[in-house]
Amino acid sequence: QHTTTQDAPGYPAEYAERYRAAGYWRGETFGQMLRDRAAAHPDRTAIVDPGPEPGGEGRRAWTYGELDARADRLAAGFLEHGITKGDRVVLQLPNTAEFFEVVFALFRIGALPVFALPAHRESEIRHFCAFTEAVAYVIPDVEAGFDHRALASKIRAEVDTLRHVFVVGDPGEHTALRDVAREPVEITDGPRPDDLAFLQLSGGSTGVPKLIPRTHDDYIYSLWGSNELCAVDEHSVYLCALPAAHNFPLSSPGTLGALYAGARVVLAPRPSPDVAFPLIEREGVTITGLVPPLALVWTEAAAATPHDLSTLDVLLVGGAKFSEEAARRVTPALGCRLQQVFGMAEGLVNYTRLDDPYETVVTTQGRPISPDDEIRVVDDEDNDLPAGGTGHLLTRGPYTIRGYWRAPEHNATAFTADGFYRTGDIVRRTETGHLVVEGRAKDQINRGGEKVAAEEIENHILAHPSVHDAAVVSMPDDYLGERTCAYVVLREGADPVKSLAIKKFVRERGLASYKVPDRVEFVEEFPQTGIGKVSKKDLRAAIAARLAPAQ
Ligand code: J2J
Repeated sequence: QHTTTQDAPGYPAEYAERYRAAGYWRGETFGQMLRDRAAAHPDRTAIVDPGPEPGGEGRRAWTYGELDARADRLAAGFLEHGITKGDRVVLQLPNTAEFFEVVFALFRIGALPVFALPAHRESEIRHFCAFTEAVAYVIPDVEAGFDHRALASKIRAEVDTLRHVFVVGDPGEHTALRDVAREPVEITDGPRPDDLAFLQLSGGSTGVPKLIPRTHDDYIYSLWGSNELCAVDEHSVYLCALPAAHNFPLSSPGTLGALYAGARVVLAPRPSPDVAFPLIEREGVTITGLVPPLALVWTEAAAATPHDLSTLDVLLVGGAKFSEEAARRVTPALGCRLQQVFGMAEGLVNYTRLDDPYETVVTTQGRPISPDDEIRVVDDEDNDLPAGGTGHLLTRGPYTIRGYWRAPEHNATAFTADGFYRTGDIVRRTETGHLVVEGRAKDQINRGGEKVAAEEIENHILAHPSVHDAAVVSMPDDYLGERTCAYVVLREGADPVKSLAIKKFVRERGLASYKVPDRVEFVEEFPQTGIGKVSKKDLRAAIAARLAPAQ
């Protein structure tokens, strides 16, 4: 059976057969996985949610049995609300126990969570709801000072497929999630292992974020494959410090990997040391994952902390390039092992191995999970480079998508004809097969792990009446690695505009705040390449030179 659906190209039959025969695809679904764990060890703790102010009141711990039962009851309630297999549900929850209750309820039905991030705002949410024709949107009431209910009301008025808004907390004019649960019902037509499980978000380089269709089979492989390489087993305690919906803390090995292993997940409401360190001590955390800027903050804070971090065994760092210098500080400061991870929501995940030589761990971004992850390093014309050459990373394998969801035109260029995904990353492969990330070809800014698609921001700036043209590029930053700089050409005769006004304009269009340009530079015209395109390379060089300390 070819798993192609009308919405996304699936794995060709010969590959699906191969991945099954090799034992990568185990024929499991997430719904059944939780059922099995709950049957095997109902009383073991699955999720610890310390509440918004850890250490205070409000710690909740759900066992596997409870999580399973809650997922059943919520699934029954969702079904009663008319949510069925294949429906899309935009999910925007912070790191709370309800995140998992909702996700597993949807998995059981076969409805597809769309993993929005807490930072997303009107522009992104409208797109996710409208583009996926979502039937429901799940939100917290007020989070980080932002009232999600008001946004939901607005989106609901605009998107007619959106029939339900479920709120964790005070529902306002919407439906309280706590009122949805019903007596469990038997679900006979749940999803199959090769069906889609959810839509993950692409970091993207185009005008709007692309959606990534992942199947139960392929994603579950990435989980147990990660568990083996990160030594996650039933004794592990995984701290989810990054936003739970992001692919890294979800799957590398992440919360879902931990649940697959029968381990314990501890949710951190914020990733800062003042919240995370006491949690590590109190809950006996053994493993967690961080983006490079946070890893640096943790290593700096560790020296002065009164908290005992001795249970922490492995710190995964990825999402953006971790400099060798910073990597060398991790073990001395935190007393744990470092594991670099270079992954992507589209699939391929690379890890340094826990038994790799230390030099490999601090100087490379790891090697693929699977023996069947195919790696090509090519030049601009797709010719394979000789061993050790630096070029574009292309990949194909048992958990890498063959195309984005409902994006045939984009897929034609984002994938090769024979199904390799063009990652947009520039890498070099060492003799041991480890990858070193050397740069990026895609038009994206990696703001300390948060991805900003240049074109998306340019489109928003171009909507400003005084703006003639805009080009967004990265600029170097000590803390985040990169920040965004927007170069702007004003219209002839337009009133002068200040940087702040451009930033405010973008913010008011309802964008996640990490996408608001960090800096705006006004110029008369853009430098051009030989064929008359905007030379972003020259713009990047110009802003880098400007920021460099005077010699
Ligand atoms: C350099 N660049 C990196 C690294 C990701 C695990 C870890 C990370 C992600 C992730 C993920 C990098 N060094 N160590 O999904 O499961 C950049 C690359 C890559 C892009 C993917 C996971 N780790 N990157 O970051 O989908 O440019 O996934 O193509 O958000 O992040 O971004 P994203």
